[in-house]
Amino acid sequence: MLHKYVVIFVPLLLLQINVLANPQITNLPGRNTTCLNGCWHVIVDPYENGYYNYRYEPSQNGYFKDEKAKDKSDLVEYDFDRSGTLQVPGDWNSQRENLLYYEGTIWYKKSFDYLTLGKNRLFIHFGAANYHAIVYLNGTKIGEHIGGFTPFNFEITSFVREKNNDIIVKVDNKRYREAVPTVNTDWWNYGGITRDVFLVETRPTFIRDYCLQLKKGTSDEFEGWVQLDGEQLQQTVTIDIHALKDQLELFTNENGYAKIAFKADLELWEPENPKLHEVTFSCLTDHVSESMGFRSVETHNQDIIVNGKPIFLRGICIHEEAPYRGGRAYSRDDAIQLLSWARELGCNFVRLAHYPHNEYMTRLADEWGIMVWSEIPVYWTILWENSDTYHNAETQLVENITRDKNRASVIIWSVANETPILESRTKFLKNLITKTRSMDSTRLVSAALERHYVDEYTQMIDDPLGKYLDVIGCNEYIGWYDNLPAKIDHIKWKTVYNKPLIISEFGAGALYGFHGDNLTRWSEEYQEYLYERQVKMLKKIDFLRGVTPWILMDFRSPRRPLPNIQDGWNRKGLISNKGEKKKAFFVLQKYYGDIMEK
Ligand code: GCB
Repeated sequence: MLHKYVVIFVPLLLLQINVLANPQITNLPGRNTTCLNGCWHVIVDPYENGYYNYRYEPSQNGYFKDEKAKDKSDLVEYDFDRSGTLQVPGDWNSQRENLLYYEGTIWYKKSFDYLTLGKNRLFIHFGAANYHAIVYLNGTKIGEHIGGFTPFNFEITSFVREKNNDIIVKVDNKRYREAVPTVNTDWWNYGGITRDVFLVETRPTFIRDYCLQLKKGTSDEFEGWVQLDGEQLQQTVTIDIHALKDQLELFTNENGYAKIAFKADLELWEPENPKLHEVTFSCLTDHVSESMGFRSVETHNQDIIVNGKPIFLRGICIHEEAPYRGGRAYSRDDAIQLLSWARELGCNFVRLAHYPHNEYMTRLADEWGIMVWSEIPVYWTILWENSDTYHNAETQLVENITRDKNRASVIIWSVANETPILESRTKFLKNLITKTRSMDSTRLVSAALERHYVDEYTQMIDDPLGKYLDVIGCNEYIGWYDNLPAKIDHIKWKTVYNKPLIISEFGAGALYGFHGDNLTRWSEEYQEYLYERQVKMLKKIDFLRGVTPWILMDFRSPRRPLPNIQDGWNRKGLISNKGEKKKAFFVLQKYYGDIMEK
């Protein structure tokens, strides 16, 4: 009994702690920040010796105390400053060969001075750390966060000193059955502080967050809200959209909140003309600016409609994996490389699988007019009946929407990928959908579902979750996991939903440079042939409104051990991890080129 209690208790504790993070400060590029990226000292701690004592109780005197031996007799068994370093941002697995498979704790330390805070406030902001981060400043715990792909920040105003501050972060990427994602995925569990770290200095009362977008179904009615943080919560807030003559004034309530609603004729954001407007929010004590685009998106029967025009989403799936260098992608340069390839393919849409990608991606997508499907790692079979698992998933969803709600490029929030048809799953996802809509009434909601055969050649889409979605996503691997490519020619598609369909995955593995005939697994020719058959089939699905094949580039996965072919990589990329284009790339490029010409 006791054993069972312990096993259940520890993970539950881990899952409930997100509440300790302060509300997210958004639009970091628009703030007064100091970057803490670079070399951080690290201690690899597989037994969590720096956290637990020998009775396996949290220690009062762990590594976060950053002790130094004071004299020659003193016993201190660690020393950050004499330990090695890792680059932040960056996963640890790809930085040291002996950490490639490491799953556990690594302690990070960075020192900094902060001389001129005055009456202002200071926060530490992490773009992401996978998976569980506990943050200490000068020996005091300031907060913790669960979830590997969303930002979090803590206020450190009352802990920071002018000189010699030490930030210590315990990052643990162990997998848990009850976590999100769960233990079983088809991607590498890259650990570490994987995104930028910034100090954010704000005025005592500042504009923490805001939302501004077109009201659903309109092209000139704007709505949103603004949220102040601090003591002077009731203030006049001015919104200045530089393209408009008049400014808008609002008055925030006792909670620092005000709703926005106004009419204006503004040039819209369109994929072919991604117009961004400079918008400034100001109040007596603060101001913040951001480039924002405005567009409408809705569905009508089986159509997806952007700014009043039906569109077809020419997409591709992307993992957050760095081209050439390998490991997690984390920079604007990485985003430029990945989205340049998508553009070269002829894409106007990307599916950022299977978790929120770094913010450079969605910001660049805004600039380049690439529409985005944004997803949380509710992947395969998580624990549908566990309320902490639900809380964890919902928190990641909220953090993702909070970060990216002002990105015009994001048109779809996806709540899940390839989940089993169970009552408990449908209830879980329905709750996530309700939460999504309560935070954002304008974007479309989707999920990547599965399909099944109703006879030898007929594919049916009837997952009960479809009822709650705006757009049906469907993954299929006909010709790869399901028969050989020749079968694709005979397939017919049916749906019970009068809604648009996106084929959110199809694909085949191919090793770049490996050749054979079109029935030779792993050859470029097999993959090319499968893409040709798939394209032919897709053209015949009359309710199809978008495609995101699997996947832009090969990516690391421990599920893929086949020697000399996979060697730890999922080879379904159209481009190898070294940037070499496989033959199928050009099949998809031609398909998209033909659609554009029509
Ligand atoms: C899928 C998953 C994706 C996998 C892919 C594959 O259905 O959604 O995460 O990587 O298949 O390659 O098998």
